[in-house]
Amino acid sequence: MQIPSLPVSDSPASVQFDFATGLFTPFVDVVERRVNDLQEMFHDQAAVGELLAGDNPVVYEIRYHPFLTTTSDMGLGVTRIYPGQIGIEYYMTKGHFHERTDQPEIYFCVRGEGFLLLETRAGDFEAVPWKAGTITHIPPLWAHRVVNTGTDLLVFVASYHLAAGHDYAPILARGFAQIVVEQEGVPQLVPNPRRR
Ligand code: M6P
Ligand code: ZN
Repeated sequence: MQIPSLPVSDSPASVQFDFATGLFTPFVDVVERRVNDLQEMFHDQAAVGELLAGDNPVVYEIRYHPFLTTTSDMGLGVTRIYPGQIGIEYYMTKGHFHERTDQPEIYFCVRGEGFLLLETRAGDFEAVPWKAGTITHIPPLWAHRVVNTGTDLLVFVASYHLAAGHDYAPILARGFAQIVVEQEGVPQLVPNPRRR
């Protein structure tokens, strides 16, 4: 998202969110992430290959609205993660650190259930059980990823400074300390095999 090309307004601004669908209007940008955009994140590469040989489904989509004033840059993002698994691992977001080390974020789960995974570069790790109504403050320096363990959409609202930036590289290289998989019919957190 190129901040300089977006409209700037110093007046209050609103969008309208629909709890039933997890959509809001107006939005400025929509990004769709399919299996082929996320393939190296998932543990079961054979299962990834099968999905890519098929219809390469959408895993999640994000609608963004930037609120730019002459002195500030708030971002609103609403992410809808579809229910699904690749092998036994549940659909999830890529996850990222912020490029800026002084930037927090608020995540608000409005629909569905799952986990918010959080990890620092030093290796501190937390998995927060999530359901509709859970609001989590993500402090600076904690990478964040959302996992949908339900049979319905998981929808969450994010509020952050656009200037925070996204650093995906460490997550793509190593993942988080734990992965979320279905075992005996229920979601389980297990050590990430890529960290061994
Ligand atoms: C939220 C915000 C966005 C982020 C999106 C999807 O809306 O944190 O900044 O882009 O979630 O997460 P990711 O970028 O990790 O795929
Ligand atoms: Zn973020």
